[in-house]
Amino acid sequence: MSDLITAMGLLHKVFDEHAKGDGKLNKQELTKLLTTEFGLKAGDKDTNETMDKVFKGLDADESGFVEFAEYVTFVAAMALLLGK
Ligand SMILES: [Ca+2]
Repeated sequence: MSDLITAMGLLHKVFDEHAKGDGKLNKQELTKLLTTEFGLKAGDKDTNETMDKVFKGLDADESGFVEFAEYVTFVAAMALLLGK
């Protein structure tokens, strides 16, 4: 399997683990994903405010959930930021 196919599979795997079967992330699940995968610290006031902003920013269709397409957009943006 190519590296890219493997990466796409992992992208799905991480999302599905945090979405817990319903195919979308609520704010709590997104917070868990970001703290687990990006090492952000949960619980302090700054993090909570940041999470509110991140969640609103990602929930492009304002469904109240971050669906896979919205999550992929975020991961792509992070990949660009982290670069090389
Ligand atoms: Ca959404």
